[in-house]
Amino acid sequence: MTISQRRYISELTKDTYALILAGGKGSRLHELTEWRAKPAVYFGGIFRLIDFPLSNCINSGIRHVGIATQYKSHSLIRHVNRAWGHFKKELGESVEILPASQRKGEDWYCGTADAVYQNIDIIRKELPKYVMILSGDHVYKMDYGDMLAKHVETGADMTVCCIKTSVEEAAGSLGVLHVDAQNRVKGFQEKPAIPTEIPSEPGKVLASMGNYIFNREFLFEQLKKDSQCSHSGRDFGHDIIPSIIKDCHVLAFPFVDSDNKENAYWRDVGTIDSYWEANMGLLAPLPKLNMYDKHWPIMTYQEQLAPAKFVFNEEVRRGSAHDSTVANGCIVSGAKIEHSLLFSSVHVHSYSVVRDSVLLPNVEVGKNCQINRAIIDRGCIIPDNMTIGYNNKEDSFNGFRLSEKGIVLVTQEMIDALAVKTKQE
Ligand code: ADQ
Ligand code: ADP
Repeated sequence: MTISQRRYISELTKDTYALILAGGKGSRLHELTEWRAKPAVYFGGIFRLIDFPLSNCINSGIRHVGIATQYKSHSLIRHVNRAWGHFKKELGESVEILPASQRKGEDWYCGTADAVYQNIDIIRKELPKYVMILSGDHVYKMDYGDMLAKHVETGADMTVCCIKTSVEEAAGSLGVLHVDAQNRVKGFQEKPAIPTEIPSEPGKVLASMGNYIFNREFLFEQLKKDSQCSHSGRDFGHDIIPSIIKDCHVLAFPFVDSDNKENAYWRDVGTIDSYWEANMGLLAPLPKLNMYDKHWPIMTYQEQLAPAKFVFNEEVRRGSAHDSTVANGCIVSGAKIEHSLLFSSVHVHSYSVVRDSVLLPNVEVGKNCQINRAIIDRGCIIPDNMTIGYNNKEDSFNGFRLSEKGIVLVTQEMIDALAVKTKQE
């Protein structure tokens, strides 16, 4: 890329307001989203999901960002304030939380399009030429500047970011696009049961990532029209996109790796299994998602804590971790951690073994526990001698949640309920 092109892109990013949609329920993550919104779910040893789109905005040069929140937003708001609250309006940058507050009538945010519609006046005040709508709960590193440049160069009214994926992955869960040779969108199905394949690539579909760029006034016109339509669900995927593809210029922007033109890394960690798999993927010797990339840092909030400590116990000859990430504040004493992620302030006691698992902050694993293929929720205290993830029947009997692929999710409520049950027996 030439210097002038780069400058051209930085002009565009400066003229862009990004609105991150962070109000969804994320119910397929079960207890992980019982108390927190999906964008606030922990990921990758120190992050929350929302850190990914937010870091992408800042790294791309988009410095005006709004975050629309609704369900269970307490932990999300607290995290955003701590991690992203230092951006200063005076310096031409802002990360602002926009909670649903019945700003257009009696209703809370009724859908993704309504979440934007209720904030039109706030966006307008920033006077952006372009508005970028982003999902708050996907894991990927993307330079939004490339997409913006394509949007402007082609004179599109709206651009949809997309990725090639399998029919199985898209069926019932992703929006599917049909495009012409110029990547102009000619058809769109929102989460079809049987998606239409790419004609030249059987088994593959072009799926929407739920990230869009709009020219500002075009967006406002569509939202206004949609708000007057009595049968609309106020949703970008169901209502807005299908209503404009015939008469307007809607462009598809494939998100590919600039080196090999293959699909770039993108994960929608919507289920217990995909959440566990995406976390485990980070433990590969060379993971597809590089969290150590100084040129595209993922920023977050981390408490000031003492460094992780490993205490070798002579008796059991244990006290180490391998193929694992261990955050600050952790103490692994006389225990073995294999291929696992330990978030901050996790304490694992002697004789225990943790394998292929994700332990969220402040978990305490007692003595002589065996944990395998599990996700242990924040603050969980696992009593001594407990075995998790080795016997499906036993895990179900203990009241733990088992995923389709046999991953075990454990929360403190489940441990408390088990203690009551054991006492009664
Ligand atoms: P989904 O992700 O299933 O599909 P949705 O549940 O509407 O769509 O969530 C999109 C984003 O908006 C999420 O970040 C969510 O948190 C947020 N959101 C949902 N309801 C909200 C509300 N009332 N207020 C504020 N925020 C809200 C979308 C597209 C598909 C595409 C997938 C990719 O519709 O076409 O394939 O994203 O994951
Ligand atoms: P175990 O892990 O064997 O069940 P402990 O919980 O007492 O036993 O921890 C064992 C070791 O972990 C201690 O001997 C100490 O080295 C280290 N440790 C525990 N707590 C702390 C702490 N607050 N600061 C530093 N080291 C600690």
